[in-house]
Amino acid sequence: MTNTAQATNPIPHWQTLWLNVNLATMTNGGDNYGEICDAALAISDGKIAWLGKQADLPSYHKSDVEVIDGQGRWLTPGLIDCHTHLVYGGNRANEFEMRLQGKSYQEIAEAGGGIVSTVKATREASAAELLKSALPRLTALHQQGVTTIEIKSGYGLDLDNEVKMLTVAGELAEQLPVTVKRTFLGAHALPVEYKDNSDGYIKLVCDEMIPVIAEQKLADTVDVFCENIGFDLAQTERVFTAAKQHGLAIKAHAEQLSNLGGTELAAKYQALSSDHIEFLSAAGIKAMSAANMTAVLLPGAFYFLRETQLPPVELLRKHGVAMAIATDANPGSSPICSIQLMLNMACTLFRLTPSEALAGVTCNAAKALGLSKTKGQLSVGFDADIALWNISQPAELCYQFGVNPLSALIQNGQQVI
Ligand code: DI6
Ligand code: FE
Repeated sequence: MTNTAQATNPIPHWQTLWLNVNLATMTNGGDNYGEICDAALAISDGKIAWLGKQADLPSYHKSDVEVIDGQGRWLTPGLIDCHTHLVYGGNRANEFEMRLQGKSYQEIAEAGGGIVSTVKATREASAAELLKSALPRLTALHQQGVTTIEIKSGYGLDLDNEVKMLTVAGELAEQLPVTVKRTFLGAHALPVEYKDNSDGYIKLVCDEMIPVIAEQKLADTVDVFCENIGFDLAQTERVFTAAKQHGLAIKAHAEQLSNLGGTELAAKYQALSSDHIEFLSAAGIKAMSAANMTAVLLPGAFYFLRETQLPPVELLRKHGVAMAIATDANPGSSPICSIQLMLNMACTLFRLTPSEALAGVTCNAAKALGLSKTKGQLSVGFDADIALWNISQPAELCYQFGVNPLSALIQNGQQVI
């Protein structure tokens, strides 16, 4: 090699080199998993430094690199759970029993149960108690390959308790090697002290909570439950406006139980995503497509509420709307902390292909969080958040449920499992 060639193309120093692996890179929107078989992948400074066919491996400094034989296993991006309510007090097993006796989720909410009962338990819990109860839930997700999670507030519904929830969500990232992205969901339900004064509560959210959350950098995104049992379009718009004024991104819980048009409104405000969307109309889908929003599908809530209205997957596909999949882990509508079960349910309940389902918890989940330039793909320069799976083809991640095929997990280039 000439000196000039060396100067323009120096021999790289890598920290870790995986040999004898197959890659589901999840590039190009995850089409056919972005598969590269008989591959190698190198990590340097917490980033992916090289990947490709092992036969094309360039020369590298052999002295300081840890070489790992992947034994023909599969590497995927670390999984991303892009919609959770992981921090909360108490649980709602009693309401589960009520629903089994015939009461609906809406009826329970209207009778003062539902989200409001979790608000009471969350307000009563100390930060330490909230942390202690959320930790096993995060551990369960982490052990299934999750390296990034979004956690929403929304069970405090006053400034102090919303701040408490978001602070706990931040502390979880110090307890486990998981990246936590925080979303402020003050407009989740009406707290009892604002009964019959929902506009007054929205004023509190916009004028007092959002400025503090933004100033203290407790969240970078604002979410609203736009629904008959949540907040109407005018109220949702006020929250979006306040969020934008404070430089925060937005997303919406919309079209979960009825079609209010929250998704079109979210599109008007360049939201990152609209989530649930079982009742989304064709106009809503076109608006999402035009605004390059991500559709976050939540099969756990669909299953647990025994919903029968399917999200409009075929139309979302037709309009090229990226689909993400998440647990929605929460005490009322999806008390489920298994991203692997979501992969299975996305296919069995929503008829996604396994490749689409895996895209839903990698590249498209990153897009739903505004992280698509750094996470959710195996690509050079991306964060080295990587899962190693003991499988012989990627569809196994969706097909079998209950046996955990994770054999290693890397976050920021460090092996953490
Ligand atoms: N939709 C949901 O599925 C969760 N929040 C929301 O707006 C449910 C939250 C709960 O029931 O506690
Ligand atoms: Fe939710």
